[in-house]
Amino acid sequence: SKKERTLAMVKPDALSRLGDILETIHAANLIVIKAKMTTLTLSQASDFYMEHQSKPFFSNLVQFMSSGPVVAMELMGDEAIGAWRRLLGPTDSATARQEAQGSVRARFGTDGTQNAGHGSDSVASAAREVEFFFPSTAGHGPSNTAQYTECT
Ligand code: YYY
Ligand code: MG
Repeated sequence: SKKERTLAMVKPDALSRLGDILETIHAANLIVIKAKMTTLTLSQASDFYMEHQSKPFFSNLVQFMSSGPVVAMELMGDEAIGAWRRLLGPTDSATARQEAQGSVRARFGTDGTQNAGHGSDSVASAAREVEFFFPSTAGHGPSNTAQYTECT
């Protein structure tokens, strides 16, 4: 099967369950390549979710997403994009509790907005979302060996 990378995020409502979520990731044979804890501004949350800007829930969503720290992770593994979304479960936490017992959203989500985690939904969105949290701009970031040279 195909090795993929994806962007996983622990949302503000589930930050206290980060350890449980890491155990789930580990048990599924997904590897954490990069991780970052940050608190998104309203503007950053709006950029991240810009595909949903015309939706009625957009304002609530971006307010929630900027309400406290999140942990963003780049995961790698066999079919990581679909694997992580299956581990998350359905978008609505109540649906997840009915239809996907044991999923991250069933265990740690609250409702249809406060749903514990995010996962990229395609190769293209994974690329965009990994770049959003872990920019690869030349001259910056650990992917550039020049930075290690500068630090010696
Ligand atoms: O990819 P996924 O997170 O499962 O759902 P999306 O349809 O992409 O929606 C993104 C995000 O928006 C969702 O995780 C919660 C929020 N949301 C909402 O607040 N109310 C809805 N009716 C649908 C989605
Ligand atoms: Mg989505």
